[in-house]
Amino acid sequence: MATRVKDKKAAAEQWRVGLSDDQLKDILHKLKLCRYFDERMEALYRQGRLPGAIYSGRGQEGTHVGVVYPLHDDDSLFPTHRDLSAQLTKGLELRRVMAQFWGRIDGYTRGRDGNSHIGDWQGNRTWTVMSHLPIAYPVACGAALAYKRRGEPRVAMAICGDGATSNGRWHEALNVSAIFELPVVWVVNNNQYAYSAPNPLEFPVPTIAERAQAYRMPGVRVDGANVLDVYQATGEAVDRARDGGGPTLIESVSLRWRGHAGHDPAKYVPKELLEDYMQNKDPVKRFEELLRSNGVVDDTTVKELDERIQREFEDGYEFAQNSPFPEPGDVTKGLWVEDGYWTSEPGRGGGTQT
Ligand SMILES: Cc1ncc(C[n+]2csc(CCOP(=O)(O)OP(=O)(O)O)c2C)c(N)n1
Repeated sequence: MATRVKDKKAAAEQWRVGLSDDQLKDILHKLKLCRYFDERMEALYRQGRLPGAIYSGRGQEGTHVGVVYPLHDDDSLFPTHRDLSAQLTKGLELRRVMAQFWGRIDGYTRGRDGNSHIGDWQGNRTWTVMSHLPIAYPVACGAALAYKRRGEPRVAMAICGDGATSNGRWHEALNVSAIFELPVVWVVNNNQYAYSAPNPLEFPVPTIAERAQAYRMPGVRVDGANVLDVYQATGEAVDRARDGGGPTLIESVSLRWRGHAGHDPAKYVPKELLEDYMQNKDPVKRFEELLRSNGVVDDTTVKELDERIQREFEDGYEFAQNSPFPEPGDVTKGLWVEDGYWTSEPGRGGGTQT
């Protein structure tokens, strides 16, 4: 009898896929922070108060947070231009990200780049975003090969969009990783469009996940609107890679609410499709409702969380505005590794501390 009661309780708790209340609340914090950051940065951009470009990931937070959450601190992330939410989940500091956007010395590139080309390899193992799609894939292959050869129990994860899977480098990376059974997880963040080209014009098969068969690795397709599904599928892939089982391809499907960048109104996405996703498949709203219905959060805790996120953003904004611009004379610093420019802490007042 006691076992039956226990079994019933375990079954009722299955929805939480082994995560504690604190972890579930942490995931909600990350999802909401990413959404809030995306919305506020867009507003600042449209007001002409944020220079440069913005690459929204709105509507894709379930993928970004869900794939990164199973990684350990020492595992590495090789993101693409769209993945700021994934990078924040891996541990990039919001205030330094914001200093980056305003071209300040405390940004991750010390004022050399104005937006998404960010990474913090020494700090939290996020490789700097590179423009050439999907160049992060072969680099992740190299990292995974190094982990394997050194016998380190570490995993590399690379992310790219659906459009990038048409590039030869994507196929080379999958092929090599399968031949050498590398500890790597390949993530495709499928928003159903590569700029304006819909999936059926990008590849002849119905799904990206099934392409994994050609490389004899598991291919898993998950609903990007359900962060716990993404987390669970990716968690299994990460464990498999760490245990020597080789690579997995994860295809997480969602629909981005915004176009390629701030300048793109994305008129090519049918209105009804977009409305359906915004109303019925919002990963942030869905997860909040799940936690509410299971009594993990309530009105008070959600209000406190929203206020905390607002404070975090304001703090980041202040920090960025107060951070100095780099000294123009420092532009040649860091060209050679020997000068220690990138390994030192950002120097206040022009990067003089090298
Ligand atoms: C090799 C290469 N070709 C073209 C581009 C220009 N480009 C930047 S983003 C982008 C769209 C990529 O679509 P997708 O891979 O689906 O990612 P999404 O932007 O939708 O997240 C293109 C064509 C590039 N950066 N690199």
